[in-house]
Amino acid sequence: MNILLIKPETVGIFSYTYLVEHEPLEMEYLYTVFTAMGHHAVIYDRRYELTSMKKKIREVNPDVICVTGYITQQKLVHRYCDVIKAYRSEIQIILGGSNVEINYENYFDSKADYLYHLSGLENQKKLIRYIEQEKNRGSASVNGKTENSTGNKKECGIGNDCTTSVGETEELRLEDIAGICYRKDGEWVVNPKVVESPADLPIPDRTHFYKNMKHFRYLCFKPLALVKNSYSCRKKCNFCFCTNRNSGHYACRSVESLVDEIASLNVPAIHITDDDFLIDEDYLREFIRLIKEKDIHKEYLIYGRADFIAHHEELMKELAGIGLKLIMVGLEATSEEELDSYNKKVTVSENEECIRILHENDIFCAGLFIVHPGMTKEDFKKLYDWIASRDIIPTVSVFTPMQGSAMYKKYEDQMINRDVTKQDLFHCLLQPEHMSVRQFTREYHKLSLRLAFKNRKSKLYSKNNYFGAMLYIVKVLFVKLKRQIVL
Ligand code: B12
Ligand code: SF4
Repeated sequence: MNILLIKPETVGIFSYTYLVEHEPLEMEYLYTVFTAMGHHAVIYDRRYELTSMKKKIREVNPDVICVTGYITQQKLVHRYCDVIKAYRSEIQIILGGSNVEINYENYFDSKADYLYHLSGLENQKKLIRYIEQEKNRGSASVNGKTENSTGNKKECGIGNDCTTSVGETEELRLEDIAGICYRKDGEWVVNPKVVESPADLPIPDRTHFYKNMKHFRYLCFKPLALVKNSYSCRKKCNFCFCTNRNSGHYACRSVESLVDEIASLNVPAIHITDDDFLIDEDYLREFIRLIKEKDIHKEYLIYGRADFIAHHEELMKELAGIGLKLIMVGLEATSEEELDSYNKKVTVSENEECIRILHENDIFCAGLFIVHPGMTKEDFKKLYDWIASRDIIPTVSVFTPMQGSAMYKKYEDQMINRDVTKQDLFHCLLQPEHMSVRQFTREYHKLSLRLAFKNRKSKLYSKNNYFGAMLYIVKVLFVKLKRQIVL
């Protein structure tokens, strides 16, 4: 079959900058899996490919379109479905990705045919086989030879040389495919989830990555590759969406396969996307040993927790020695009370210790903070002083009860803005206690701008071309306008 893989354009503030942009790794995974199954897959990354949707569909002539997306792209994805179905209703649309995994009900009113609510891809293979089976039903079947939908003759059946493996010739039924939603008699059926492991993922084919490498960076780290090594997180911070993925079960790949993938990548910098890479001391020691043994020289960006860093000074030194350059660490707040309210299970002194250790080992501490509706103007000032007097490159988010996090149920009824495009962690969605929404937003912007100004000379921003960045904003505005008219 022909399968089109759509990575939607960025929505919100991130769309106006190219300074942080990652490869469409989820689409590269799907490409790898589908190609291995004998299908013709095409990645269509709308963040930098300006071809219109209809033109792309004409070019690829897809039987199936897979769309990924985050919560902020939910409305956009609905619009894609409308346009695709209006153009060619027989195309089968599958939606997946982090938001669909948890908030699949949000897409019940879309024109999608299937919703895929798992982290792994084993059941996705079955769904594609099911769609192909239905497409082929009734098509020529002579002497055990079936014509597949790409038009290539395929010998199918046990012992024959075809891309379908033993057991895959059995008739598939939708009710037997875990982790999908599909329509039956006009009603959505939700098949149960299964817990999966990223060990089942293939090593992604990076053809698309190498062709488009110039786009992918995290500030001064460029070109940059993404590597996915785990699902979910063992900790349970109550504002966190990620911890609920893979049905709340943490699972990671073997350290050997992680290092082999890193070794195979022809790039200077790697962003390991694990929600918390600093989980297990033995795992990390083996990681360091293998990186040294294979003589790999790259720079690493990871997410990690302050408590682990605070209690593993020696290990952090060794990680810095093999190229660890930046840790995105959720420092969140400056008081025990606030940290406890997030179920963070980290103390202020551990945060302080973490900042010291990272600074002494020349690792950027990309500290993540939260401003919450209980804050006064004075609290905003204090937060600025606290951050500005320490070695941190901060990102401050607004407290967001994101749909799918533990906090959501508690705050759902109090939300003053239900627009999902505003669930980007930069918008005030709850009524502030001591000021108006407008004042809160002003304080928040002031804080973020003051911190950005203070850190403007950081090495992290040294490769930023501000003139180019301004031109990019103009380009984005133009593209947005054009896409309002022709998607
Ligand atoms: C790296 C990252 C980014 C990168 C962009 C990465 C990229 N390539 O687009 C940057 C830094 C730019 C970014 C920005 C944002 N991000 Co972000 N990001 C991540 C992070 C840390 C890792 C994502 C990742 O590993 N991708 C790699 C791929 C391979 O993994 P995956 O997406 O999980 O895909 C797997 C499956 O879901 C499946 N799959 C994926 N898509 C599809 C589609 C189909 C059809 C099928 C069948 C399967 C399938 O295949 C993969 C196989 O395992 C996640 C955290 C997390 N744990 O997911 C947050 C996360 C995805 N981001 C999030 C958010 C909110 C944002 C922002 C909106 C706001 C913000 N302040 O960060 C912006 C918006 C950007 C936009 N595109 O509009 C949320 C999304 C929540 C939600 N409900 O959707 C997450 C979960 C973090 C969080 N805060 O909770 N992000
Ligand atoms: S915030 Fe970080 S440590 Fe806490 S549950 Fe989420 S991923 Fe884990």
